[in-house]
Amino acid sequence: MANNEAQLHAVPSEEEAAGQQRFDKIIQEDSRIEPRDWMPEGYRKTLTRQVSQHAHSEIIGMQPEANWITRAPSLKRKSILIAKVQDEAGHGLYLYSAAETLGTPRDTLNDQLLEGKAKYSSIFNYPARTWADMGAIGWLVDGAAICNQVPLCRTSYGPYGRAMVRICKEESFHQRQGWEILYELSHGTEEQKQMAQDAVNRFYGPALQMFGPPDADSPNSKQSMAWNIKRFSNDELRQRFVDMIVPQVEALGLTLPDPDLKWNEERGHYDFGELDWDEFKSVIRGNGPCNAQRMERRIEAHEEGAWVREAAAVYAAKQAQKKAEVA
Ligand code: FAQ
Repeated sequence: MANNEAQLHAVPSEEEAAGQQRFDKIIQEDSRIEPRDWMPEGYRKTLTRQVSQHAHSEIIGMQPEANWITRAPSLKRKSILIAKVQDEAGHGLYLYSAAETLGTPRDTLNDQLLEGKAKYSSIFNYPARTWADMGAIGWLVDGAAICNQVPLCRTSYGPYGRAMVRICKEESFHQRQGWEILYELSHGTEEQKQMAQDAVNRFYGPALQMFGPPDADSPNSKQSMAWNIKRFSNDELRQRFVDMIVPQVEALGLTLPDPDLKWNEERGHYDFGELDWDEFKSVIRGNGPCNAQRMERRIEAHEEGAWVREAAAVYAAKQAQKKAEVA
């Protein structure tokens, strides 16, 4: 692969200039870059970073909810939750496939995660303490994911954009199942309503942080927007999400834990309070409540799956041998 990568990247300079020109034209026309097209190294690198981090988030993101599969309150809830967690695994697979088209093999991407060199979304380092957390994750976390990811369906890199279309459709279902859990709890007993409120209180701030640091502290945004990878800035999407969830929380009969939240007539948006960015940085550095547990579980699952990878490799070798014999 190293050779292939070197071949892929070693473009003669005349070709490189023509490639750059073609790339610029495609971006300017708001069209799509495909895997075989020439692309600047920085574009390849930042996309590999973003798409692989996104894939890792989907895979690690299975853990908080998987924790509740055996404790779901009914058979119906259990099957819905199993389906949702399986969907997240599927999203991880589409995204690793999209990332691979940029030239880095999946094993390498996976090693980066297991060795703690790659990031995944901060939100998945928080514990899922009660059944109501399944509702808050669906409504707030998947809701934030949709808000962030719908514009990514129009991202400039073809394989990423196409993967996002299907992912967003499934995320919409996820958000509705979270909403429904919260709605039932908030219209149940006083204790159930309290449980729903407590879950919303704990997930609100971390869900808003999923959009990334404020624009002024976001080193990648400017270039990613110039390349049409990102269509909106972190703060724009965060604002869009807040504007969306305020009427929804009212319909749930719950509240958002922010005393500064109020409609701003002049701006035509809700104002909201400053988020705890020190906590965000600390979680990203590995010091969130569940970082160690999440990585431990991922490494364990990877090791437990070794026999599957070995069997698949032996099967592939046998198939290749058969094909060669026939040829
Ligand atoms: N957590 O310069 P920016 C899901 C990092 S949804 C951790 O603003 P960028 C669905 C960032 O990587 C969750 N790290 O970066 C689901 C960068 O670090 P680097 C996943 C964060 O890329 C639901 C540094 O901070 N969604 O999984 C976070 O322009 C339920 C500076 O930041 C996506 O990945 C964070 N929250 O913008 C699954 C969406 N925010 O690499 C299961 C696609 C920032 O320079 C259950 N990604 N960082 O060392 C994106 O849209 C972008 O990458 C952003 C960050 C918006 C996340």
